[in-house]
Amino acid sequence: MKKLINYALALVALMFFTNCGDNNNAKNSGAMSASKAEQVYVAPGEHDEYYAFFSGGYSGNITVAGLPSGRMLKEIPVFSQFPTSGYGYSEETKAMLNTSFGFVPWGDAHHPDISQTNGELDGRWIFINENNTPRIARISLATFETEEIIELPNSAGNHASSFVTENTEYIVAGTRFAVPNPQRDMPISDMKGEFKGPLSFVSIAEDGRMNLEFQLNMPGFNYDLAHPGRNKSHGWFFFTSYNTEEANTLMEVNASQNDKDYIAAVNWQKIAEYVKNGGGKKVSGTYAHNIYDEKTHTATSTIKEGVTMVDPREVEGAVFYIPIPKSPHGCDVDPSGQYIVGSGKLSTDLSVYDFDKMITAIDNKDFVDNSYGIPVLSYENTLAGVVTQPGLGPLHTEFDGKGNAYTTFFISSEVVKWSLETFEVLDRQPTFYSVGHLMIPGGNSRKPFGKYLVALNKITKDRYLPTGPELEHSAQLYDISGDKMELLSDFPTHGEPHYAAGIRADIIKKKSKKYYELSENEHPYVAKNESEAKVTRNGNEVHIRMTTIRSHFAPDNIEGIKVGDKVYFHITNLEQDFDVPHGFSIIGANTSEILVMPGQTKTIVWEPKREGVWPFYCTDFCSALHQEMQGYVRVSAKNSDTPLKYTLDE
Ligand code: K7E
Ligand code: CUA
Repeated sequence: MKKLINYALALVALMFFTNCGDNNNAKNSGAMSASKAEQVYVAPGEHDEYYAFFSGGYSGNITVAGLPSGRMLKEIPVFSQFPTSGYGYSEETKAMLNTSFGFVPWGDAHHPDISQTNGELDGRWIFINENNTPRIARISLATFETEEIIELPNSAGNHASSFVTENTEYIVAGTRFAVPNPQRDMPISDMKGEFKGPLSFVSIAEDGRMNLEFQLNMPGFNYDLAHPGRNKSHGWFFFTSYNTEEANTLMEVNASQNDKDYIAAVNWQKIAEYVKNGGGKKVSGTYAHNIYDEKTHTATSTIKEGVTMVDPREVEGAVFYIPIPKSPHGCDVDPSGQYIVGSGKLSTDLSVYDFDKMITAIDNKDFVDNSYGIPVLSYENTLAGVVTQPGLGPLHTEFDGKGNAYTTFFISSEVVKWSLETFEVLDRQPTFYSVGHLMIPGGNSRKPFGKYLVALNKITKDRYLPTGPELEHSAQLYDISGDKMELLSDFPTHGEPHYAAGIRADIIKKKSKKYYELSENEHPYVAKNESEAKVTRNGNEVHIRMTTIRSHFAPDNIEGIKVGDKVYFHITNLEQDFDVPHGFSIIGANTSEILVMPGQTKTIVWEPKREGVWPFYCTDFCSALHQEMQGYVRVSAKNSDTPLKYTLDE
């Protein structure tokens, strides 16, 4: 009998191994894979059920995909120049990438988050943080254009961002790297106690306008991730921190010494009130605030000076530390606002904290310690429970709104579903491979949609055809509507999608802008019809107001331009129809093309260096006569007297 059991076990093990090595075939064959294919199949002409906004990581942008198909719909330029549309190259949009360090053409984007009303996704805007040059961007979900970018002074590595409170009152930004505050020349090894970890709180006005309200001058730990309280814990923000050791070198060893690091619990409402009543100190801090105006189709950048800095010890009952095992990464709050899940990267268990217990502990002044004057609550007395040994290397947790949580495990490459009631593991599914974040549409709100889960994997390896040494990261879609998660499909993403935000398509779809009203165009160089098209010279500066309509430019013949001129092509697209952009490019321009949407005006600068007759053309195949959409500029010698002349069909 025993032998038989052993034999059976060996057989099971063998089957397990063969399945693992052959994950593309054995399990997914036949009727089962056909039904999975149906679940992700969106028939030609049909629309996806969800939008998914993937952070581009080191691409600096956002990519938009549909779910369940995984089809990529668009790339939205945010922190990086984007020659496809001219973002960051056109005269109108260069200012979007201005910072206190000057023009920065690139960014590292991590966490998109969609605006909320009453804790539910409202589809007005999506926000995303930039890690390297600390910034937050706001993107309109009507136009899918970046409308505003605010820089965060006194900060370094804005990672714990850009998460919004449940009525989009505030957005936060952290400091992933403790730094001197204010910045100054000092020995690195003197870091301990000298560096700081300022947390920034940016308010959002009704029209979306961002304002840096205050910064909280926290001790110099590394603040990694954050989530706002919601429902009953609305008014609080929770930040994980690591490197409470305050090590400045060989961090992988030296920042992993302490048994526990901290979650910082911040009552932002209390601090906002304190600041409103004159609390905090004005300190220095230079930052850029860039705003894109949809009427003028132009961005402006304002350099601002000064910020209100709040010492957390000065606001009683507003800031606490909760101990959390081993270098935590994610910090997530469940839809009810009751539970705060901390993921200690090096811990084998998952600590879940109870908001009510936290409040009781605060009320009872049940403190076990203090860190730089900030009270430290007791681990045991704030703990709701522990998910024991769910996997290796927990990173992030999302929720389905049906009482379940889903946590990713980087080292053991899996998503684990567990119960918020019993803290018991209910299901686990492998990911391919090494999953970072996961995303359930609305999983970050009071009302998750709870149908799909997307795993955002860091390592791709053999999942797709090889494309040289660099592979796009892989996302995986799971159906989570049943008791067990079911892997439906793989699809590639772009850049490094650390995180994503998903929303039911119909919330956005109906509000999506089709074109810009020409009558509302207030660009200073607009030409609203062909008779307004003209060329004017002011010294060596030439401004060309040019229009486009299928299938010509007006004017399309220009003479009297000279070597050494600075020529501004202000192109207005006269079309008033959905999906008819025209592009513009000219030989010798040291910039990208511009892609001009219907009703919009965009500008590129051309500095002709050689005499001749130089063609320009439309870059977007706009009609059957797109190839005819072209023109010429005659360039004469610097001191020539060729008269300025511009025509269309003489
Ligand atoms: Cu990649 Cu949220 Cu920046 Cu985790 S972060 S994985
Ligand atoms: Cu306009 Cu092609």
